[in-house]
Amino acid sequence: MAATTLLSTVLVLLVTGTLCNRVLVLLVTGTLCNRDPIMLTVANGFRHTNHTYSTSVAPGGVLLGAMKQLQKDDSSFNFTTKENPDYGPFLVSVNGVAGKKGDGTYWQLRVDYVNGSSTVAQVGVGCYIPKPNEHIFLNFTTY
Ligand code: B12
Ligand SMILES: *[C@@H]1O[C@H](CO)[C@@H](O)[C@H](O)[C@H]1NC(C)=O
Ligand SMILES: *[C@@H]1O[C@H](CO)[C@@H](O)[C@H](O)[C@H]1NC(C)=O
Ligand SMILES: *[C@@H]1O[C@H](CO)[C@@H](O)[C@H](O)[C@H]1NC(C)=O
Ligand SMILES: *[C@@H]1O[C@H](CO)[C@@H](O)[C@H](O)[C@H]1NC(C)=O
Repeated sequence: MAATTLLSTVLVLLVTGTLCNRVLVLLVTGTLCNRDPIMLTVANGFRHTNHTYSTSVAPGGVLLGAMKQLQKDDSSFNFTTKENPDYGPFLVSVNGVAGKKGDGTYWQLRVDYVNGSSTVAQVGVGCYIPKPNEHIFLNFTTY
């Protein structure tokens, strides 16, 4: 009797374990495949150069996550930020080019929506949530 109970408990645990692992694998695979594609263009208005990258953002995730992912995957893209207590990360430099207070230069965050209209984002990279297939611009410019 006790042995039967023990055996069925072990069986239940084994079955549950297998199922849970399958579910885990499905969840992990699903999460990886479900990242939303976006385009990121880095444009320098003074040097008249630009570079467009394809990257991806977690569903509902912030732009900063897509930029970190891209920095990990593509050695031609890098950036630095400075934490602001009120607004989160301020984008200081992209691909080695940094904004300078004295020059009045900075990296402006712009968005081309999928409907074709383009705008200056009302929040920084740590708060902006890109929609799938959106085209984001980091434009080096003056204020
Ligand atoms: C001046 C200003 C700027 C200047 C700051 C440079 C300078 N030397 O003055 C410039 C033009 C660079 C700027 C840029 C941006 N700004 Co601005 N900016 C302001 C503004 C009008 C005043 C800030 C200020 O001088 N405060 C007084 C000083 C004494 O306080 P402070 O803490 O030292 O101020 C610093 C921070 O505000 C910081 N800062 C300025 N903007 C932003 C944006 C972000 C995301 C962060 C983290 C920090 C930051 O720079 C200031 C000077 O060092 C505020 C609105 C307001 N009325 O407060 C918006 C404001 C802070 N900016 C805003 C935004 C959205 C941006 C941009 C993201 C716009 C864009 N799409 O490109 C970019 C930042 C992009 C990046 N590189 O990360 C928003 C932030 C909202 C949010 N929740 O994220 C605000 C509130 C305006 C708004 N939309 O209502 N900005
Ligand atoms: C900045 O971004 C916009 C998209 O909103 C783009 O059309 C424009 O050419 C860019 N500017 C520069 C100076 O590269
Ligand atoms: C990128 O650079 C090319 C070649 O200089 C130019 O024709 C194009 O308008 C630029 N695009 C943006 C978005 O700045
Ligand atoms: C960032 O990119 C620029 C341009 O490709 C490069 O010159 C610089 O060395 C890079 N910086 C780091 C820390 O990788
Ligand atoms: C385009 O989409 C944006 C964001 O979804 C919206 O705010 C804007 O009003 C739209 N513009 C047009 C012309 O449809």
